[in-house]
Amino acid sequence: MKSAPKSVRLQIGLFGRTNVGKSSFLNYVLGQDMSITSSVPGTTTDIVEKAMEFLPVGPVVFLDTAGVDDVSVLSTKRMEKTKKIFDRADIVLLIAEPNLWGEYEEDILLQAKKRNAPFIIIVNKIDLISPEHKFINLIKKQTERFIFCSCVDTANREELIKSLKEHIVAICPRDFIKPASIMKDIVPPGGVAVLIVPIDMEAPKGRIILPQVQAIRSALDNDSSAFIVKENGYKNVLNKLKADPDIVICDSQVVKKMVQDTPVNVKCTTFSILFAQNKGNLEMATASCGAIKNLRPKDKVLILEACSHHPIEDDIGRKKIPAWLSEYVGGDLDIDVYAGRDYPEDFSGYKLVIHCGGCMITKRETFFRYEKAKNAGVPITNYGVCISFLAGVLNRVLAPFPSALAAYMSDQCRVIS
Ligand SMILES: Nc1nc2c(ncn2[C@@H]2O[C@H](COP(=O)(O)OP(=O)(O)OP(=O)(O)O)[C@@H](O)[C@H]2O)c(=O)[nH]1
Ligand SMILES: [Mg+2]
Repeated sequence: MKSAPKSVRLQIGLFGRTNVGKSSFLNYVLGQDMSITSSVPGTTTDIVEKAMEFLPVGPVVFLDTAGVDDVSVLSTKRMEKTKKIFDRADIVLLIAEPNLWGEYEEDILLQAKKRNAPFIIIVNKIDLISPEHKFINLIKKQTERFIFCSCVDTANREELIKSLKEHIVAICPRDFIKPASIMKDIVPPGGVAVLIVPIDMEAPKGRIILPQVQAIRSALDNDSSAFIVKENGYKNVLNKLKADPDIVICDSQVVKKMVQDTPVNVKCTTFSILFAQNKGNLEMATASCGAIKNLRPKDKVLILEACSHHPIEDDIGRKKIPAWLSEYVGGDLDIDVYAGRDYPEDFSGYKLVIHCGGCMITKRETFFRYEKAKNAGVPITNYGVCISFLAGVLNRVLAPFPSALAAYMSDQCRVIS
């Protein structure tokens, strides 16, 4: 893979009223016509995404949205999409016109502040409208991070981009500049990790999936090594190694077999658990396992899958997990499955949410999905934790992460009492 996956890119959202020049600003920065522009308000309807290397910031995705004051027939649907971009944006660019400041601009800043997203104000169209003193002072009061510009000003384009980059670098989340190492705490420098990677129908053609690639890269970054093996070759690799590996990591779907084949003194986990730990939601996912125990036939369960791959016959989210859950519960559940960036506005009414590992979405976006469940009072877990729980091996695969294991144990005690 030559280009960075979207899930590790800095997400920069462009927000503002219709017709202020959000799409023009994006095109101006990119130096190409990416997003359609016109003098008709409401030109951008769906989210326009543009990934690029924005050096020295690094890999970014610009997200152009529909105007927040859109009043067309489809405005509600558009606003829902824009709202989701607020959950996704690591940085908010508020595009405004000179001397026009009101409830829409205030609300964009409020949405950014509510989510702890840093923002930059771009005052566009200064070739057409001259900003009044009062307006300039108002902008300065909001933030020191602002730019006054015009998208028809080709002479100053380089200067403007430089200043935009400086602002972005200054407010960029630490996580983006120095991401937490995935393998750091579980395999020491010089150590050995064994990665069990099933090559099944769901494996992409000629490649392996993103979490596996990222785990290999992280092992190398930590000066450790990784042995990659399919589940049927695992025992052979263990026999060939002169010493026990420091960690064994497998795909959740083969977790039961992996645990059976792993000596009790060897630490083991799943990719799903490792990445939930890295994304910061493992404790919440394990503390929700009691909700699986409490499920009864016909209960409503929401399954959320962040990527929108075409489901195969034996799909994990649509077929396997529902079947394993029904078997455990002793009857069919009422399961809704949502894929991609689409999910219900309201989570209440569900007894449990089960999210995929979220390797295709950012930490921030995953966080807000977990928050949504939390705010609705609905327990949320993930595919890998749920599968390991149903396989009866969750304590074992949580052992490398003591606080998540403790969260799981205390939840189980609560369920028993
Ligand atoms: N003179 C001038 N015209 C601009 C400038 N920026 C945008 N425009 C024009 O303003 C109109 C609206 O621009 P868009 O980029 O489509 O605005 P938008 O905010 O994306 O609008 P929606 O997609 O409808 O929400 C277009 O006709 C642009 O050519 C600018 O800095 N100066
Ligand atoms: Mg537009």
